[in-house]
Amino acid sequence: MELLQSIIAVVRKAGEIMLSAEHIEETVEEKSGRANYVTAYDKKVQAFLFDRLAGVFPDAAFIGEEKEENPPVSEGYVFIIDPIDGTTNFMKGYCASCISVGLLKDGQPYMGVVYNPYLDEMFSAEKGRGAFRNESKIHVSDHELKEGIVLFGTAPYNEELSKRSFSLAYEFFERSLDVRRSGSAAIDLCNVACGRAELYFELLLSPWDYAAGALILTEAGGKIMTADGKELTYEKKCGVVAGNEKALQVWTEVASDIR
Ligand code: 2AM
Ligand code: CA
Repeated sequence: MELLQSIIAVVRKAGEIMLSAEHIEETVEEKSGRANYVTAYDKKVQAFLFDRLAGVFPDAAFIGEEKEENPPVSEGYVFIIDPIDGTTNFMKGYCASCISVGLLKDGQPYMGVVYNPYLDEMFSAEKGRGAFRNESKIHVSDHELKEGIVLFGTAPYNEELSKRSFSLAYEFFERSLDVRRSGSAAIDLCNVACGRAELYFELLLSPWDYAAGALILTEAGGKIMTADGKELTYEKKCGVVAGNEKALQVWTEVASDIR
């Protein structure tokens, strides 16, 4: 089986762990900072992915949100994994979380898989080969922002960034049809990639939140950059903005004060 299809098969299987989870709140542990949790299932899904993906691609190194020490991303093949993106939703049974598996080659996105098991939606992309939702090819919309939906994250773990996020959300609410806040960066990026929304921003994310979604988005014809307009990095946390070209143009005009 082709590598991307093998990764998809592993991720689909890992989705069963999320769907069969019970008494999740009893397994919650707090990590450092506000609204930063891990459940026994985050660890279980990560262990399953590490084990099975090492089987399909033994040459790759692993980076994971729930791993203690992570290797550098700049050389060779590196899986960069968020076992459950949208952990707060997962804890609450809100049914808007996903598994995010990116594969970097020499520091750049090579493959990306994002799976929302609640909707059985499998987003995938391989560099230069387009992006898919299940078996269908996807593309960003070409709507103007004023006819579009804006997705955003609120950076609840950082007081100053949350305040800025909410004021920006109001700015973009006035310039669009409406705003939405899902709680999963990876799902948001995929929703922009398949044309359900026009813009997404969050002022601080970790590389495992966006590594897979970034490739899906760009292979779907979208653009992604750091919130201050630079090339995205996979080595450290950064603010992220993504959208179709028209929406990103508005971001550059409106949010120029954070550049
Ligand atoms: P998580 O659910 O895997 O923790 C929600 O605003 C988005 O921010 C989610 O994708 C969430 O990922 C991510 N997130 C949560 N805590 C974070 C932190 N301390 N730093 C960066 N991103 C975080
Ligand atoms: Ca996570």
